[in-house]
Amino acid sequence: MTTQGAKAARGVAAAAVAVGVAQLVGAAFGPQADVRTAVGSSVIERTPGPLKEWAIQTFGTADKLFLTVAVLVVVAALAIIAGIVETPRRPLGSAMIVAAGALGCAAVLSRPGAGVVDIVPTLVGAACGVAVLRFLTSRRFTGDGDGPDAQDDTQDDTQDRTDRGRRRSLITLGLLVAGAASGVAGVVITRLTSSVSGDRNAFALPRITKSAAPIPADVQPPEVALPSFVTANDEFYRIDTALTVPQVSREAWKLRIHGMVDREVTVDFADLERFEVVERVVTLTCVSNPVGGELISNAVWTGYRVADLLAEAGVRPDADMVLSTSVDGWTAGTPVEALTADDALLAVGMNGQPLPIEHGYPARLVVPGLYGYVSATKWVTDLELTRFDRAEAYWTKLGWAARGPIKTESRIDIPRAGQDVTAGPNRFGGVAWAQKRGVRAVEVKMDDGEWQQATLGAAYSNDTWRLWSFDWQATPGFHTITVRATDNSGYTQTPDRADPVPDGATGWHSITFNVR
Ligand SMILES: Nc1nc2c(c(=O)[nH]1)N[C@H]1C(S)=C(S)[C@@H](COP(=O)(O)O)O[C@H]1N2
Ligand SMILES: [Mo]
Repeated sequence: MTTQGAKAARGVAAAAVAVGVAQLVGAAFGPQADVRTAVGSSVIERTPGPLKEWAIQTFGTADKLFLTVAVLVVVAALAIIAGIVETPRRPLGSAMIVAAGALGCAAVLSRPGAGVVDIVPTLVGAACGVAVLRFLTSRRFTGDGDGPDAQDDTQDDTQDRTDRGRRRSLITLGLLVAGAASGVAGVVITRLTSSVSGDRNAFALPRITKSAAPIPADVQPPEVALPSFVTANDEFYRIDTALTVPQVSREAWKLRIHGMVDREVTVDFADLERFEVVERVVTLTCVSNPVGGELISNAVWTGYRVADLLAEAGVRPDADMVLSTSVDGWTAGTPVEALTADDALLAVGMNGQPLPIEHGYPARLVVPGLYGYVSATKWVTDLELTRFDRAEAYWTKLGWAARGPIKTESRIDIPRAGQDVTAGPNRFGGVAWAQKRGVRAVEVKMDDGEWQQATLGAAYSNDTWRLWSFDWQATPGFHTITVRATDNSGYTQTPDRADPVPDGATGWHSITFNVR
């Protein structure tokens, strides 16, 4: 007799071999053949907008880890079922592996840049998975049978049977471990062979023709632990749908400009040399940033004016949208006038370094004043001039607004929620932003008191956030601090709470803390 547990283990071993072999064979084909990424991306694409929004808000930058864990749990559950339902006569579990393999192939084929050969690793993996499950379920292996020998037990037979049982468990476990190990090896080899970090390290940023104004020291309020005015590259928030970071070398990169243009243009990385190199300080913000959230950062960007590139193609007057596409198929729809303005960049540098790979190496868009989902395409390879009434970008299809100007907002960084504050003088602070308009004032309210003016760090430009501080004599007990910003158009942040969907959160940030 085989226990349910042993049957389940067969299924899990078969699944481990199927996935592991697919990963290992996939290493010879490249990232576009990676069935794990393809399935994950298809899951992301088919996840309803509100659920994605929930995942981003709940897990933030760990949303991809959450997806990986969720997919693993589903695969394991299906594998257990496959192991239990498989019998020598009725290969139902094998049929499940075949079906999963077919779905995997479909997922791979749906990825941009994948061809028919790229399903080979998935096919080989599924075939190995079926072979393992058939073998582990076979009478020859299990010894389960209706022959007279099985029943006919003498003393040694009992001993024999435990030995055989142990050997079977070891073989099942061995296959499981081998499957997992080949999977890990496949992932590591694929990463090493496709990584463009060498290409990035060898890239010396082009000489800047037009530098950004220097950043004065007094943008940073003294004696309060606020975020740095310029966010370090490794602290810059990251949001994208890419499960494995696209690896695009400078050699392979191309940007095609087409659609409603006078002449289609394709530039490669070397062609960029003929354009002026400009530097700009721009604060990026994610539309998914909840009130008080961390999905906002500021950097010094080096790159080329998108306007200069568009001018070579000649934008037709009836085009009102640029649909930009990344190498992994993600899209953003940006108003033409935002990209023909002087300040929109095709950025290649971030804080004096080549773009980090996860921030779009070798080139991305940076457009002041617009949320990232409608403007900041990383690994950008295609600009199509079109119209808002003809084309819809990735997040807009999922229920987000077609246009996404950044809203005036402010955040308290100090004190943190739940932080213990000591009685006496304290300096609090945070950030405020209203890209394109600029922050004119920040006000703070302690408990139910009057609004009071916060002290502002120097304004760098309307396209960058502004840091603020506020001095307060703390008295023991629980207190609440609330903040609101006013921009240079005269607009003061509304207290009305709005969700990030469809076009960005609103409301005042407030923090409750305890003074001892
Ligand atoms: N290729 C690609 N580019 C993308 C995205 C994406 O999912 N894929 N996400 C956008 C969103 S929603 C935001 S907020 C910004 C974030 O840029 P960052 O990760 O460099 O901070 O990138 C934008 N560019
Ligand atoms: Mo975003």
